[in-house]
Parts: sequence; structure tokens; C-alpha cells
Amino acid sequence: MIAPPDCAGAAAPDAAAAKAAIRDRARALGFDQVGIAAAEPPAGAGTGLGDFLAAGHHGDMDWMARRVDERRAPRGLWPEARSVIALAMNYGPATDPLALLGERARGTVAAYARGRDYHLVMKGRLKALARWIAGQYGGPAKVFVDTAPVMEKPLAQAAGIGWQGKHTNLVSRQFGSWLFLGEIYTTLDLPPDDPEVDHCGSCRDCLDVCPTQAFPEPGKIDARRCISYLTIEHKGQIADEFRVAMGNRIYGCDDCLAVCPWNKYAARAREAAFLPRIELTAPKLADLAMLDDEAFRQVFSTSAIKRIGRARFVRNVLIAIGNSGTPALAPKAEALLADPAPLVRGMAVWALSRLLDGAAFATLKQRYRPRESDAEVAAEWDRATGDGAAPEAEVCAAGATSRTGNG
Ligand code: B12
Ligand code: SF4
Ligand code: SF4
Repeated sequence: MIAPPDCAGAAAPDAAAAKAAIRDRARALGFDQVGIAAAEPPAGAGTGLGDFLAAGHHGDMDWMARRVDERRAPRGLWPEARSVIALAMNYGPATDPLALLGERARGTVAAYARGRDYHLVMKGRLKALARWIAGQYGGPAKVFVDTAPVMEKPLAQAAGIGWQGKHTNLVSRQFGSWLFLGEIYTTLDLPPDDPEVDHCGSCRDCLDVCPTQAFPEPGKIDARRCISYLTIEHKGQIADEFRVAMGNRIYGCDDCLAVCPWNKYAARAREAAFLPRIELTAPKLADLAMLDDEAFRQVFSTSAIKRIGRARFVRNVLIAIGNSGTPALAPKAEALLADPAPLVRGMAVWALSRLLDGAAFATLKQRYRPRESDAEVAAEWDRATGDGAAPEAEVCAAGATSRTGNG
């Protein structure tokens, strides 16, 4: 909470002038879009959230099912809130974020995670703006970026910043798909902007491109099928049916965002912190697979990637290695068969089952399977040679190879 010296709350003396000044200040601090909404539940958002949770579409993001009343309405979270200042920063990539998908010995990191962690960048700016507002107009404030029970996209739409496209993310006529969102809840009464209206029309490009068919219908996402969820949020082994479809996407996914025709108006990020780090623009899978805990922490110390930890990250890298069609990468996977993390061992088995011939795979199985203590990893060994349960049908036939170990 940002509290002014006298934090009793206050109405801005000239609300329209205050709003204009806040907008100017926000722009000077590096925000690309600013809008104001009343601190009311955004239209339809509570129902949408209820449907999403009831269908189990949040998967193992259990935190989404907690504090629901706080999430669905700003005043559920903070009863004193009167206005929401919705803010956005453009992270428009300079090059096509999908360009690396065909380069099978390299990993593709989603554009949003190629630079400095946006939570760190935006939180600092939001606090600076909230402090300035408190100093000018009084009234306490709270700042959020992604981490609190706040429905950021519906609030940003209510504040006129963009609309929720059929892929569910906020699209801006000015910046296309590439906006990070943040909010300041304030006790000030500020004149609201008009909500943005839908500009998708009959387009459905984002729905059709999704490699894992994560959209049960336009505007609804089953997170459990989304590669972003699978590579970032999901803590366990990734189900067999999604592995081939993941291709070389090792952290997040940009497919539905990148195909949106509104990106023709997008501009490159002006914030230097969002420029891609050289080691994340076209990283070699061979190098990433070799990261130990310490190296992982060092390489990703200021990156959003850090929070998933080394085991989940290397799990993703091994799936990309399994999809690489590059037997030269097999030794990298083999070196991880005795890794302490079952997540890593399991996907090393899967990768090898796709890169080695049947005899070579069987030799490794003879050596490692008897000493495997984790049931899921043991099952990977057995499924790969047809000794266990049949693998589930693969979602995406393109590029799929057999999992018999002969491919
Ligand atoms: C949970 C979460 C995820 C989950 C679930 C995604 C989702 N769409 O909800 C996963 C892990 C999959 C995910 C992925 C990504 N995320 Co995310 N994520 C969030 C988070 C924390 C909560 C979102 C939420 O409340 N979801 C719950 C659902 C119910 O809400 P909803 O999407 O608004 O759903 C609406 C529709 O279902 C609608 N609805 C219901 N029925 C119907 C019917 C029709 C016809 C229509 C039109 C609509 C409709 O009502 C609901 C309420 O409005 C937000 C941060 C935040 N606190 O808001 C970031 C956030 C949404 N993520 C963000 C980003 C960048 C991403 C990725 C692009 C990252 C990447 N490149 O890999 C992907 C995009 C995947 C996608 N297509 O959505 C940004 C999006 C910025 C923007 N411009 O919109 C946010 C806002 C974070 C931030 N502060 O910038 N994310
Ligand atoms: S981020 Fe990728 S996997 Fe997730 S919904 Fe979009 S296209 Fe599908
Ligand atoms: S790709 Fe088409 S349907 Fe999807 S968000 Fe963009 S305009 Fe809307």
C-alpha cells in the first residue's frame, strides 16, 4: 500500500485535471497506455471467471480458485477503492517471435520473457506513479502487476486500453497483442474512460493456429492445454499428448498472439529493459540442457524464467530435444538420465526414445531402468518400449514420430 502523509482518502479537487496530469506522469514514467475505470466489477468478468473455474480450466493453478471474491471485484479486494488506473507497457518484439520455431536445435522463449522480468520493471514504475499521485492529490493506493487476485484484462478493457480478443488476451488498436498490464487502485474519484469494444469481427486466426487446441470456444481458454501453462505453471510431468505439439517452445508460447492481424499496428518496445537478452534470442538446446542449479540461477537472475526453477526448465528443454530430430543431441539427454530431479530424468528418457534407434535405447534401459525409484520415470521407460500403458494419442500429427524407440 502506498500511503500519503495524511491517508484519510480524498476526492481530487479538479478530477479532470488530475486525470490528465496522472496520464502525463504515467507516460513520462514509461507507460504506453493509461486508462481509468470505476472500481466496479468489470462486465461479465465474474461470470467468466466462475465458468473457467467450474470447468477446471485453471488446472493446478489452485491459487486462482482462492480469493475469488477479491479477484472478481476491485472492492472485494479493497473496499475503499474508488477508481482503477489501468496501465500498460508495450513489449513489441523487433522480429517475428515465431521465427525460431523451425530451428529445431534451438529453443523458443516467448517474447514476453526474453528481456528483464516485467514484474520487476513495472512494479517500480507503478510505485513511483502511486507515490506521485499520493503526494499531489492524497488518498492511499495499491499497485498490482500479475501477482494479486485482480482481473487485469477485463479491467484494462473497462478502462479503454484494448479489448479481450478471441484468444482472451487484451488487444490494442495501437500496440496489437504486445502489452503488459498493471493497475493502481486508488481512493480518488477519477472520471472513467469509455470501455473499448470488440474489434475481432469474423477473424479467428488465433483460435485456428493454437498447436494444442486450447480454446474450447472463442474467448475461452482451457489453460490445461495451453503450452504457456504447461511450460511455466505446470509442476509435474507434461502429458504425452502435448509433447510433440510443443515443438521447441521451452518457455511460454506466442502463436495465438503473433498471428493477430492487429499486430500490423504494433511498435517495437521503447523500454530498454524489455529488449531481448542475447542468450535468450536463439539459445542452443545443448547449452540449456547442461545448466545446473547454480548456473540456472545465474543466467536467469533477472528473468521471469527464474521462478520456474531449473528442473521444470530442463524438463521443457528435453521435450524440445526429443522433438529436434537431431540425434547429435542424444548425449545431452543421456547425461541427464541420472539427474536428481525425476522431472528431468523422465523427459530425458522420452527424448532418447525419439532420438535413438531401438537397440541403443534398449541398452540404456537395461542400465538405468532397474535403479529407477520414481514410478512416473519408470513408466516412461516402459511405455517407450511398449511394456507399459499405451501412450495417449498425440494432439498434433505434424512432425510426430513413433515412440517405440526406433525413430
Ligand atoms: C492465469 C493466467 C494465465 C494462464 C491462463 C490464461 C488465461 N487466458 O486466463 C496461462 C498460464 C495459460 C497464461 C498464459 C499466458 N499469459 Co497469462 N495470466 C494469467 C493471469 C495471472 C490471470 C488471468 C485470468 O484471470 N484468467 C481467468 C480467466 C477466466 O479470465 P479471462 O481470460 O479474462 O477470461 C474471460 C473470458 O473467459 C470471458 N468469457 C467467458 N465466457 C466468454 C464467452 C465469450 C464469447 C467471450 C468473448 C468471452 C468469454 O470471461 C472471462 C472474464 O473476462 C493474468 C494476470 C491477472 N492477474 O490478470 C496473466 C496475463 C493474462 N497473462 C499474460 C500473458 C502475457 C500471457 C501469455 C501471452 C504468456 C506467453 N506468451 O506464454 C500467455 C497467453 C495465453 C492465452 N492465450 O491466454 C498477460 C496478458 C497481457 C494482455 N495483453 O492481455 C497478463 C494480463 C499478465 C500481465 N500483467 O501482463 N496466463
Ligand atoms: S499460448 Fe500457444 S498453446 Fe496457449 S492458447 Fe495461445 S497458441 Fe495455444
Ligand atoms: S487473431 Fe483475430 S480473433 Fe484473434 S484476437 Fe486477433 S483479431 Fe481477434
